Amino acid sequence: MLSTTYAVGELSAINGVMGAKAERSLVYHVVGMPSYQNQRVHRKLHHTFGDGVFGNFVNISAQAACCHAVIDPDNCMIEMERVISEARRNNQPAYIVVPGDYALAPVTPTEVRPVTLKSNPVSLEKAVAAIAERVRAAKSMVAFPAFTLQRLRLQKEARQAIEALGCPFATTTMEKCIIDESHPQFAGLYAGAVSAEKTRQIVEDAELVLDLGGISLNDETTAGFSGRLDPARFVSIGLNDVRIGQQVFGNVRVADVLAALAKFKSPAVPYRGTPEQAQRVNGKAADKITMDPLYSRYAEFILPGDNVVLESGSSSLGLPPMTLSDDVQVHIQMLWGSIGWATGAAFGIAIADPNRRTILVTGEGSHQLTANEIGNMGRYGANPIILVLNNDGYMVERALEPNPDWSYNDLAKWRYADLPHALGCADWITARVETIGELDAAMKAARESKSGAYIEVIGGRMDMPKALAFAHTRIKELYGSDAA
Ligand SMILES: Cc1ncc(C[n+]2csc(CCOP(=O)(O)OP(=O)(O)O)c2C)c(N)n1
Ligand SMILES: [Mg+2]
Repeated sequence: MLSTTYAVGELSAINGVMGAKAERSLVYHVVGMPSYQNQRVHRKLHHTFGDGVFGNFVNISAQAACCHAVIDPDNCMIEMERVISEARRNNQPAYIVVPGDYALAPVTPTEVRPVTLKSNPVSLEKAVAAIAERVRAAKSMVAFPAFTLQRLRLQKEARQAIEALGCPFATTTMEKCIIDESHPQFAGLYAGAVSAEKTRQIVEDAELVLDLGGISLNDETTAGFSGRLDPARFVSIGLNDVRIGQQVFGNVRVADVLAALAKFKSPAVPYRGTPEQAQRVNGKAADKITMDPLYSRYAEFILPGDNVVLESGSSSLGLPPMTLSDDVQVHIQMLWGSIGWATGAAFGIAIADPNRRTILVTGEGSHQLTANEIGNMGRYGANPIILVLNNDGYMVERALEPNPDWSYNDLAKWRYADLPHALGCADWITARVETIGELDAAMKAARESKSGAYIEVIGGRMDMPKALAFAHTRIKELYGSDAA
């Protein structure tokens, strides 16, 4: 539930709400608008253009949602049932606006029945039969459990379906750790040409690619479209339909399809394999901090029961190739990719899920956009561990431009490690570390502390993870031209 002030508040929030739309998160965005009385007589009011028009921002916010309603006492019951079921069906935001004078007005009683999101049984049966036929005919198959299943909390159901099918499964970065990476059917992280070779073969040579929930093969998840995945081989199970080539089965829910697949009796011997692990690099205590030992350490540091929030930039490229412990939940905004997201998200996740430790991994440039949320973390007693890589600017951007020294990739030089105390987190552990030894000591103290912890990690200005170095060679594919 998100509640913002008319116009000025909702417009500030809209980037985040659009992110939720892109990444399929359900948000009810509720806004109180000027009273019906004032609207009717076109009063000149603050938070408007002074033109007596009140729908300008409704149109804008509605674009960030999958459905919206302007509520009045007469339509309230019908409209609320509609937007709630539509938002749940799509798992995307709903935008609801209520004129101030109606907020406490009694609603007009109306006969409505809550919508249940059931599959059409005939369509479901046909879809499952068509999938089964393709599965039986395929000599090789790989499954991709999609990020949407994490949003719908269907990870267990996805795992059961994959176990019944017996095939290997891979994930893109958007699904990092959606099923434990120690699972014997896990074939590794697929990221186009930067995948481990064995993972790439399993995925790209599979006769059938079973997309469970609608994966997003975008420029970011495929290292600049560097993969070779033939769409004709896909069986795509979306949230509300199944698509096999030109055949579409509408009005079926992914949960029902997963439940049907979990009953599948595969004649084949289940796949068993261990994906190649990204090499762990140790480094010496006195060494300056470089990317290989840094992400190796982060991978060791992350424990079962942690929630890990990864910011766009070197964090979302550096950590995912490392194998992580079981029972780790990774949160990442790979498709929308609005920097600053992760610091705010870490606050929300830490509050929503206080029984797990929240670990934020962010670059300092992204962090500058939303660092004020640290104050809220302290205010509400959250105890995250925040790992901020300070590499003197927007390194990702430097890496993807012909001239790494453009001044717009430079930043104000904050004293990051001082932020928690300045923002009211008096009992937090803070450190600024330049060597591997200092990093190790700070991480140990962070893990042991009951309060929040904040570590500023000093990195090299152009020291980048491997996937970024590769992206640097694919500027044309990423941007559609030679010019970056
Ligand atoms: C709101 C927004 N503005 C700009 C961008 C483009 N962008 C992507 S990554 C990035 C820089 C990230 O820098 P930092 O957080 O310091 O990470 P680094 O790569 O340096 O480790 C920028 C500007 C974006 N994704 N979102
Ligand atoms: Mg940076």
